[in-house]
Amino acid sequence: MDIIAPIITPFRSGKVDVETFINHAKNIMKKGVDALFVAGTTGLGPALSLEERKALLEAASSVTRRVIMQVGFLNLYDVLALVKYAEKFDIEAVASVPPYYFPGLSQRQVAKYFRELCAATSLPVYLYNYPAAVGRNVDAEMAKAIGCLKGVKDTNPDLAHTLAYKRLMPEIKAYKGSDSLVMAFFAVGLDGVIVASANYIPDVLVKIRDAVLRRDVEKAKRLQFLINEILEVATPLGYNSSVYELVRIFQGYDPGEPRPPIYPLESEEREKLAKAVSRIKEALNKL
Ligand code: FW2
Repeated sequence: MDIIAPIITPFRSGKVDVETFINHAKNIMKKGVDALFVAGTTGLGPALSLEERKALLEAASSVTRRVIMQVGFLNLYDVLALVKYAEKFDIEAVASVPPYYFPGLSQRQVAKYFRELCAATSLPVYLYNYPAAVGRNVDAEMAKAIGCLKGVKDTNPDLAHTLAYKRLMPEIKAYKGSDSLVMAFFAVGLDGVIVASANYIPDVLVKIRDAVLRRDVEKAKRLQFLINEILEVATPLGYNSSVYELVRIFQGYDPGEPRPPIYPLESEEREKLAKAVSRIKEALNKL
């Protein structure tokens, strides 16, 4: 069961800071992250240009071959250009959100999009299903009907929804993306988690996985609850922005800033987060 980081994209004065990205990737992989999900939601993928995503792909590939590259854009031409570029690297897979924003697409058109992606590459193609963000759900039945998907990253609190992919397509990889339920995803034997907290507390996720494998449910639960306490403070401040600050707090370095409209936290918000998290940090260190 893998711990996969939807890695943040560090910006400085509006530009992607590739060096910080590489250093961050190396650090979290040293601490137990198994693979990188690049240009996902936490990586602010939809806010990145084609050229920026190419640079991140190259940077991630210089750190590990275990890269899943999120290639969804609002137009197919950029998608295919990035997929073609990804072919140059020995990476694990490309993933895409379904076509988004436009509510008028038919199921046939959405399926056609994924089939075109599969036809364009010899790399495995994964579905990144995130209905709350994308406004469209590609459930297990539809994913199966598409016929060429090799994996799914399901971001959706409904565990049964994710298990259905595994039931209908036992051969594909199924990952889940909700920080508040990591222990449950390990307990039901999914292929792993792709969660933002892998950016700031990869070691805690490793401990949860170890505890679940040892069947130490109590310990897994105590660790999980501490993550959930972090989420309770961070979410109202803007979780995407807070992740940068949480990296600073837990990993002790400057990970750059997000890109507006994902605004960096303001100083009072940073103080509030740091204060609330210091007690949680102590409790995590004791476990
Ligand atoms: C990503 C993920 C994880 C998210 C989830 C929601 O790309 O950020 O879907 O943690 O914030 O895969």
